[in-house]
Amino acid sequence: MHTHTVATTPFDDQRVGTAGLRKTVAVFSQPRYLENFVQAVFDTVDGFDGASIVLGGDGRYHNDVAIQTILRMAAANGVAKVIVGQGGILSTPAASHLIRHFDAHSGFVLSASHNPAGPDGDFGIKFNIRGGGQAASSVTDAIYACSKQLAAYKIIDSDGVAINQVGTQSLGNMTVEVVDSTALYADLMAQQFDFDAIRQLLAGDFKMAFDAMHAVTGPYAKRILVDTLGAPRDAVRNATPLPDFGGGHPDPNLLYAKDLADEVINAQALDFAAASDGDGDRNMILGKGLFVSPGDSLAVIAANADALPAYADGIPGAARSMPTSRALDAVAAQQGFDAYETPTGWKFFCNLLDAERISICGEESFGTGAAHVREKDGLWAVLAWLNILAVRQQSVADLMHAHWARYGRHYYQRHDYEGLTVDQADACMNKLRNALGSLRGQTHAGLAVTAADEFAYTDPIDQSRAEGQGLRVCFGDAARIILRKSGTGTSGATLRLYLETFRSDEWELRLPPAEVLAELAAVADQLTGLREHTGRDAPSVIT
Ligand code: G16
Repeated sequence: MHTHTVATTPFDDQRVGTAGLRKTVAVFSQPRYLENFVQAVFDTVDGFDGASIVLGGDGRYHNDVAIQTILRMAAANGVAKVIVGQGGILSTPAASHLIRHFDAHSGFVLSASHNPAGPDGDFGIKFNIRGGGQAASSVTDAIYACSKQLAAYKIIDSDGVAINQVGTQSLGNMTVEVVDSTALYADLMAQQFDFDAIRQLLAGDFKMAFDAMHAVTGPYAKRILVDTLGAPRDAVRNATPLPDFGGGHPDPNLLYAKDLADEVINAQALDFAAASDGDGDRNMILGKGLFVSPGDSLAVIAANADALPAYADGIPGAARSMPTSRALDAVAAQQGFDAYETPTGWKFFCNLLDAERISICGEESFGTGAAHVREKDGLWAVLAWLNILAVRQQSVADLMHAHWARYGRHYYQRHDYEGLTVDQADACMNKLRNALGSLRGQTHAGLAVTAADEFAYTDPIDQSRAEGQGLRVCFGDAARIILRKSGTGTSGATLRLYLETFRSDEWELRLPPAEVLAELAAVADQLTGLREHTGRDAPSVIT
């Protein structure tokens, strides 16, 4: 097979965001666009020659085309073996697991997460390193620098590699091994949880549903929940991954999984329900009559980690991203484990996990996970909840109410303003940024500002520094307002406003979050000029 060195010219927009390079399918299907990025990775990162790598994606439109291109480029760049998920499909956590399981050099994960798919939708690529985590900013910055100078990429001729059957074949000098990733992932989950306890729970009159939203988790959920744990077949819904995700928006929240939420919260027809996103790393947890906010979900899992076999001896620490509610900190303070606060982006947890400083971590963006992989893991979170419910013999509502009674409640909302112009978003950011210096000591809505700054982080393991990670206004332990620009959008700008208020008096533990947070939202509007600068009366999405 012949290797071609194809002349190219650089694109100037291949800097990765919060989680990989995300663009529209139209951008990614331009000639040379994917090729340039992938070659920039091959040229920047050492050790591909003779290495094994992992490849797969969430099955969205363009996944199949991109996989064939990357296979041909890997063969041309001296890779010895590519481990591919059957049909080219791998959830993000399963890809991270395969990199660890095979001790692979790295992996390419094709996904734009929860963003809609199809010819008019989005596409994306993440580069994950040995150990299974996303490459650090120092690596992606170097890849970006390389992409801006790129003059050629390497690719071999091929009529296409068949990846629908498990097995091994050759592509030039390279081996392509197609694996059943659902089986390997199911084995990993069996090591993490008390499957017997969950099986017993599901064998009783406990009613549950898991919505895979026509995205990647369907096969994994069927294998584990139905085939292994005995849930009824119809408990896993929308289980066939479709290239356009059935035309939906596979973002597991109260807006995009509204039907499921109505069934559990309003109709109270199920004891437990959950959903996952496009690439299987996010999760939403619902109990009869109740939505579990992601920050609470993280705190509950950490508080009950001893119910999970993998953490029966306790956890050394746990971490949350800065905008995530401080419910986790309250648990850490009482239980005596370390709590870490990192910037938004799962990659910031990886050094802490590798150093075994933390075992559990999570984010407000419906992400929860643990030390078993180096990505957040939607199904892991669902199984963790089922395991805890089975061991504690409590309903979701009883568990939550007991948790709030013990640790207090961090009322929390995220308000997203999507589809803004960059100028509109910057105007709000600048208004708050310019005020930071004078806010301390001021009183707003009866609360004194104790700190106001732009979050920066020094990684405690490698001392790497991340600046400009969000603006925050703290009112002691009582409340926080945070504003930051999303790093995952593919056009314009999205502003995220995060609101948190702590209440601990018994009568204050079961109030509607919107009511509790209304006054803080008004303060935030005043400090950021959100309505004035965006012309919007309300956020696009509240989670
Ligand atoms: C990604 C990252 C998360 C981050 C989320 C939102 O999730 O992996 O760490 O919290 O984006 O980021 P932003 O607020 O910058 O849009 P996913 O599920 O989209 O890969």
